[in-house]
Amino acid sequence: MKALLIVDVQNDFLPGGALPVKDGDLIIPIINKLQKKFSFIVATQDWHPENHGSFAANHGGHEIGGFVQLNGVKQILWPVHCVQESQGAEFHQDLDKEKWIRIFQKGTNPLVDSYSGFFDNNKNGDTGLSDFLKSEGVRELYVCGLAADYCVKFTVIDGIDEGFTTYLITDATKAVNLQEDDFEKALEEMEDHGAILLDSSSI
Ligand code: VGL
Ligand code: ZN
Repeated sequence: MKALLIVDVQNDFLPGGALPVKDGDLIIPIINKLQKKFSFIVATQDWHPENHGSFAANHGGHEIGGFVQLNGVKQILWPVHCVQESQGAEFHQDLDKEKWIRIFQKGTNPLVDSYSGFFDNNKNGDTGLSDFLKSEGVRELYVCGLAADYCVKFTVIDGIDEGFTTYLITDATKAVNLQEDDFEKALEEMEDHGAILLDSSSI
């Protein structure tokens, strides 16, 4: 069975949010249209406590975009975003949610970031997504959402490593693009890892 996995389409990652992805809102109608083609849909939600170690504000003197060592792992510093229970952590109001079977929250441990919807960046924490999909008989994963160069990329890579045939829907994702070519690089990395890239029109 195939599943649609919608990654982090939350207010803070959309124009006007704390960590906005340029034109991120343009993928919402595409994702809503895609949802009509799937009976099995799950979503991920970046869901940080206020004291999360990925926030520059929690490392006095360090700037956004700078790096720290977080629990022995190199961590890029982000603006405060997707704080639990905040409006910025909510899914965009125009995104259809009626058919979602389950939401998997990530980034809840203040000591480690979690880009992938499956595991924390140090691979210790497990959201339960993989076991859930497997127990429901899912074999093919179609991934879309934000951001292509972070959470989408790491979700796709873990999906492949977990044994799912993993598709990236290239017109239903956008990159936050800290560097100008991050989108192209992310696509290449995913493809090199075994992802199948396709356009929503071919689904
Ligand atoms: C994300 C940076 C920090 C994402 C989440 O959803 O791509 N990026 N937290
Ligand atoms: Zn985050």
